[in-house]
Amino acid sequence: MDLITKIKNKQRLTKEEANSLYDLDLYTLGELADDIRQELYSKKSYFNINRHINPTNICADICKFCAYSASRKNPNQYTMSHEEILDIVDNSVSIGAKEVHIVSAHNPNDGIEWYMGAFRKIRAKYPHLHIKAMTAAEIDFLSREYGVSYDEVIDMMIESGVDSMPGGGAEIFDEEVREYLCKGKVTSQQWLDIHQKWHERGRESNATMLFGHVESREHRIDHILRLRDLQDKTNGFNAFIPLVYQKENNFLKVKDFLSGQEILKTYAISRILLDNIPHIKAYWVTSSIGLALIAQEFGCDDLDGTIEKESIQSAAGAKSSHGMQLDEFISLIKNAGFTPVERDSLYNELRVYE
Ligand code: V47
Repeated sequence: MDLITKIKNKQRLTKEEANSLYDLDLYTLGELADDIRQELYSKKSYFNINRHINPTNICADICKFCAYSASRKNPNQYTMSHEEILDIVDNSVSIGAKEVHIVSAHNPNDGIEWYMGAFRKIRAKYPHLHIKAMTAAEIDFLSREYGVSYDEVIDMMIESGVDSMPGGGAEIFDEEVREYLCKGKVTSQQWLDIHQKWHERGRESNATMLFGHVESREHRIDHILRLRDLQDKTNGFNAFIPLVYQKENNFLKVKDFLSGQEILKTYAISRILLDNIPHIKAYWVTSSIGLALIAQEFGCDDLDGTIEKESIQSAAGAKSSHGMQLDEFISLIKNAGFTPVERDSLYNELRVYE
């Protein structure tokens, strides 16, 4: 049976078949991915009203692609106090945020309590606010730095009020590329093990993939299939988020930004291969909003959210430092021919903008 028939019949592709997907032209891939997306969600496109908070940029690890952490390219170190974090949360809740997405660098100066205490204070003040926090890379860092197990860190997160885990720190799973990009950080298997442990506690998380730097197409396919394998076991991933590499102000020498075609192909292939992860997110911060809107026709059903402020990718050149206005976001999605649906962090529908 040929590849296209197999996809249309909803049969799983082998790794070898998956590796030949990039040989299909963009429109064929788009049509196949769009059929899957339309069957699941019709013309609905999900977003949430959220606020990204990055409480410190002091980092014990060195990732070549990172422009956010303090380094000789970015000498402005900062660490927020709990009061500063709470002030941001107060302000975001007052303008409608339903989720805070809290991701920090790996700061060796302030102890586990600095991380957990912030979550506890937010939880005490806002019992219903969704706290999405702590990448598997942060959990691994705390475990290494303070000699506590992954299970212990995860249990502390749950006791402190964390609801779900973001998908950061996955980068690219291929061990050789990973060693070159971010030697010493959480390994691929550890990243997967941490998410497995989180899922085994009945909790949900996301998964990312950083692409468009030094990896090959085969590395992307390998990454996606490792996620598919874990999801078969745990069913805890909500969304897969391919993050387009931003090339400014970091230590990785990549001259060219990926073409729009290659980005759209990667979104479409993700939708086709990940038959067990419900949502594919076109994170507008890294793809640009223009391409994210087109990605809705290439398998993506989620555009993340209004974000309000973003520090990680904007440090590397993305045009996202001030987030997006809600009314603008809604009209952009509508003008592209889709129905904006405000969701909560676990994809329950809150409001449909017909
Ligand atoms: O893991 C760092 C990436 C990630 C660059 O779970 C870069 O809903 C592009 O994980 N170019 C953190 N990307 C952000 C993240 C995320 C974002 C949105 C939603 C969710 C979610 C998770 O940012 C890191 C890293 O892969 N990153 N540097 C860069 N130069």
